[in-house]
Amino acid sequence: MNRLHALIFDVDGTLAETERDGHRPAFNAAFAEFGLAWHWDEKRYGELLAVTGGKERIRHYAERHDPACAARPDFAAQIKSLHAAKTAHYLQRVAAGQLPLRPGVAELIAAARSAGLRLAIATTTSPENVTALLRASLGPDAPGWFEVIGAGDCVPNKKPAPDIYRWVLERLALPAANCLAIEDSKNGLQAALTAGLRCLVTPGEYTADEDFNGAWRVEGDLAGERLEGLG
Ligand code: XBP
Ligand code: MG
Repeated sequence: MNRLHALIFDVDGTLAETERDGHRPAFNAAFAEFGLAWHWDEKRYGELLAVTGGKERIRHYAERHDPACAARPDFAAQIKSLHAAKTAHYLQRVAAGQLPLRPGVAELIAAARSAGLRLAIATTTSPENVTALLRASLGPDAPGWFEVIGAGDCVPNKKPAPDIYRWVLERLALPAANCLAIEDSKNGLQAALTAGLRCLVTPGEYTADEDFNGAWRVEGDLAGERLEGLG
């Protein structure tokens, strides 16, 4: 097996369960702020997670459930403002410490740092959400521990497209064979596999029933994960 040089972490669902009680209420708060009669309950949000990216998710929903709104000439601009408001609500929740890391995440990151492994992030969420979560959960210096943070709109196509992983690999200047991706979802797994990466999947509350065919390993969480076991 090729030597492991870097771990590339997904964020939402992998580092922390951010979706149900983080992103979802933040979307709903933004909808209310903009006077929209939209509300994403837990079940509907689970379905909407098939569409990665907050702006893409808003567009997908509006086109199906509020076509008059989606047809407005300023709809693209409205999505942008709505999403900026959503991000502000999400950041408040993160700063309030409402989104703890999943079991084993902090320990694995600490072990990887001590062993001299390189760390990176590959996520569809917005960059400010990533740094806020890392700071709130691991301390003010934590964003600096990650050599490359690939997030949000830095690539044109979000997961399950492989673009974000390719972007990160290029900046790490490492072949995929020397890296391990850590994901929670089928969309994330697909992105990692298409980029040629091995992928450890830790399914979460919204992804437990997904098909992880092709995963290198599937584990309930990262608690007890040892670097030696990662190759
Ligand atoms: C995560 C997402 C994100 C968040 C919302 O997918 O789909 O879009 O739900 O974040 P993954 P933004 O874990 O596969 O990267 O609103 O900032 O886009
Ligand atoms: Mg995820």
